[in-house]
Amino acid sequence: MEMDEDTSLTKDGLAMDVTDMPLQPAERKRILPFDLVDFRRIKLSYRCATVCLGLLCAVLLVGTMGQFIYHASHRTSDNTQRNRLQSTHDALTAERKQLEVTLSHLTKEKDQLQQTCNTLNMSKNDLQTIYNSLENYKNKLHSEYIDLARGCLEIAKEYKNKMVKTAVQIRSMPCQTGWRKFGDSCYIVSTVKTNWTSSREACFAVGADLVVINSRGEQAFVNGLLESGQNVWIGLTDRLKEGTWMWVDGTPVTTTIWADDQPNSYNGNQDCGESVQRSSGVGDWNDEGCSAVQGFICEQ
Ligand SMILES: [Ca+2]
Ligand SMILES: [Ca+2]
Ligand SMILES: [Ca+2]
Repeated sequence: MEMDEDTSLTKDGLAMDVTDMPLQPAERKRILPFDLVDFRRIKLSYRCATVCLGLLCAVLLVGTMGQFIYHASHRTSDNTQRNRLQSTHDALTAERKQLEVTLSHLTKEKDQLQQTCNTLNMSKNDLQTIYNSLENYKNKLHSEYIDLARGCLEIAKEYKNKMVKTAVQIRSMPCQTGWRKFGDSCYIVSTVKTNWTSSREACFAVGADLVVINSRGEQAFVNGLLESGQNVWIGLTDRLKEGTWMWVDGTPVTTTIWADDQPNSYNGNQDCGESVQRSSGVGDWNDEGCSAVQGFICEQ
């Protein structure tokens, strides 16, 4: 058994404090070379120092733990803040990348728009050039039109003069043998009888057509060529449109000399015109069936 300095073994082997041993003063003085009172004072001081040291250790332990908790809590807070800042940084980085992508797209669109604008400007310039060319061509055509119009007027004036001269010459020319003259035309009454269509073909054969009566004077002349009560085909028909009478030269009927109650389209089949000789007056017209066989008058 380990023992303190101020302990000693008894006879039965038990340890005991030497200061508590029942010793005689001389014996005690031989065993304990120093004063017992000083020894106890030193022992008490030693214990006080031990207690103080323990308290100091406890204070240090508490302080250390406090600092650990403080730093731990601050470290946790720092980590949280760092994580928050990291998240914010990551979000800002992602947003920056997105903005860079958007900027790239906008830059491409801007380049494309610029290219389109350049193309349109080129097209506009080309169109302006074409427009200027067309404007010049239009002015040139207008000038040529004015010159042509003046030329046409001159030609028309010359043509009219020639026509008048020709008409005078024709009017002064005599008709062929057997033909009768009235105004600028020559007339002949057929000696044969046939239907309206064949009558017209017969006139064609001699360079004429069925007579076209344009005035009462001409009608009176025709009436004077006929025998008493004779009826002859003239160039009048409503074959193209029932009720609308036209001359064979395509002119409308402006002077009408229809007999009373004519044209009556008797039996719904009278589409050709004839002139009936009257002893008084200028004669008159009647609508007749085109297949009727009778004489005719040609005019050239
Ligand atoms: Ca005539
Ligand atoms: Ca008719
Ligand atoms: Ca009739």
